[in-house]
Amino acid sequence: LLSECFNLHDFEAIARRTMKKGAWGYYSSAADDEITLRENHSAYHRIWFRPQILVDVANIDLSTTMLGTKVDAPFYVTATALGKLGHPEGEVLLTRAARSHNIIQMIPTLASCSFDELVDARQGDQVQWLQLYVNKDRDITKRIVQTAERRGCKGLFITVDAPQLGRREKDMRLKFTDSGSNVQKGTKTDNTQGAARAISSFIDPSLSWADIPWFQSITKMPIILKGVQRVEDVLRAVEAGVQGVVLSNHGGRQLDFARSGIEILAETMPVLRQHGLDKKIDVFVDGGVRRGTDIIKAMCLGAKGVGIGRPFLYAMSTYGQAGVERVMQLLKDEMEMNMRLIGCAKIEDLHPGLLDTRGLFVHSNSTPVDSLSHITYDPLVVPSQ
Ligand code: HOC
Repeated sequence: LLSECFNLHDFEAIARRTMKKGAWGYYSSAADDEITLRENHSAYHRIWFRPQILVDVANIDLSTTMLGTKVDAPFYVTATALGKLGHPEGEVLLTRAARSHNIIQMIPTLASCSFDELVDARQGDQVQWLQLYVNKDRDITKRIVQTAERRGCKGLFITVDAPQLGRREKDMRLKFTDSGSNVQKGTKTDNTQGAARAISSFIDPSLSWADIPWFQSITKMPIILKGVQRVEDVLRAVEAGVQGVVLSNHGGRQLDFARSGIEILAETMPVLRQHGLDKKIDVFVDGGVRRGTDIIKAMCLGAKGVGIGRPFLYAMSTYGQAGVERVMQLLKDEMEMNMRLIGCAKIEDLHPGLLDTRGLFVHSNSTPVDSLSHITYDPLVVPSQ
């Protein structure tokens, strides 16, 4: 039963047992030995809290502002491709769930639903961003960006960590065939090498810093580089005049042995502060977030928001929109309780002093005990779909 899913790991365990194997293979796979996939999550285990006491925590306020939008919690639905692999209705369910929790959805270039469907599903003053894979044909890219702006998207997140597809062996082995996706028209697909390869051949590997002014000339949306992995590039992004970066390694799906977003965040924010640049650029982070405490840690370190991908896909694939909403609620509940326990009533009051990060930069190859490839919850509850 949905009400018996007590945390995000439960959804993953059920998804693994019940999803079609090609879909599970595509969503869950990561590059090479999946070391970065696991590190994304375990890095959070190397950060501890230093709670402060005797603070009035009767009322906890999780609301915050991301790129000018007031949201009810500091996490957003990040872009993930091929939603219809998991559920016949696809990403539109994420749009509706995001609405009900007043959080932002990032629309993926490679969504199964069409861009129009996802924008049309928006309600009231709901806010969406666009995630962009840059097409070799820049006219197509320009059209996508300008359509997004015209249709009300409030941020352009350009993916910069994928000049070539990472090698996801689970996905390749399961030889998924790409039916029902909304891949860019006119693109030839190769369905024999897994889902990711089938849909990615249009992406331009020549994308470089020199292209940023062109993007700035074709849109007024804030531009955010998604997939930044070192502080030097954050500084370069400030210089280039973009509004933000997402510290991300693409959920471990691209370069194996890329460091976790949370570690890069801990490296980045002190340097930005030291140079007085922390107000000049908004820093987001994603990858491996499974607990409210993970989100709190990222916000303490100075993130403006935290992206979550796979957990929403697993919840959508097993329980549809209700599952996604439950995941969002669980995260909010975990955040509220743990904010109280560390002695902080508001997101803006979170600060690095609430954390002990001494162990963060000390890497070990231990596997997280709670989840990912090592879940042993028994007996498993079979979802009623
Ligand atoms: C080189 C292109 O984000 C995934 C999706 C699609 C990847 C395209 C990468 O599977 O991670």
